[in-house]
Amino acid sequence: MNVTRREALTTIGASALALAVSGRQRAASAGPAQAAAPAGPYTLPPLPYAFDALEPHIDALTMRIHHGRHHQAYVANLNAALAGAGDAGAAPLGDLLRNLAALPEPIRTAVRNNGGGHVNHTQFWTLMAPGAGGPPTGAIADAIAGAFGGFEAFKDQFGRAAAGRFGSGWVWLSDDRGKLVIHSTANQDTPSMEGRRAIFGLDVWEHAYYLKYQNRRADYVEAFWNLVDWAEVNKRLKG
Ligand code: MN3
Repeated sequence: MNVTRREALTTIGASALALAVSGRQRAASAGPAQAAAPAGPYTLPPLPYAFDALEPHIDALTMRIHHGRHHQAYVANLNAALAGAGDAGAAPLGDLLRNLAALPEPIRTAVRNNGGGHVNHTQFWTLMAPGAGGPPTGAIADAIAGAFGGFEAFKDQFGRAAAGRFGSGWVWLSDDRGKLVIHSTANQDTPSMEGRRAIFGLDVWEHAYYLKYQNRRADYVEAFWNLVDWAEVNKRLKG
């Protein structure tokens, strides 16, 4: 059965409304006896553009839910996991993710999933910009040509990595000890967990594209190339 975009939007709209209402009710009834979720140390960074700024390539409702609910949940769950960790959780998040084994076992998976989710989404929002996209410019153009034989070959390999990620995860361009590589990670794992430095990554979880593209992940990946801010990528390339 085909689910039309309108049906999907109606369904999501109804559940979003239900969540908003239940959120207000919770807030109204929250008394001093109820423990509030920790407000930090991590916070949701605001999007650097409007929810509809990436239309038509990524639709406004997807951006609103992806940023305001999915990313927000990673931040809240990360703070909750670290709340009882004391000094073990006080290091910079990048250090925690590179050395998960040093964390207490009961919070290790929560920090891996939610800390990874926070880092990955933060780089994703600022990687894209309205009116960006097109072929790479500057140093990254030369680096891509040298490592992959040109932008078309690069996009082809990146697209195959996206298609090959079964289930949820990310596709990355990373620096692997001085060599540029395309690879993918499962769930919210980060390149740093594999000893690589992320240059940029594309979210290929279904929540990133399902409302507009349904099962057509390849179309979403193709649309992504209309949004990549190569000036930002060049900053990251420099490290
Ligand atoms: Mn996501």
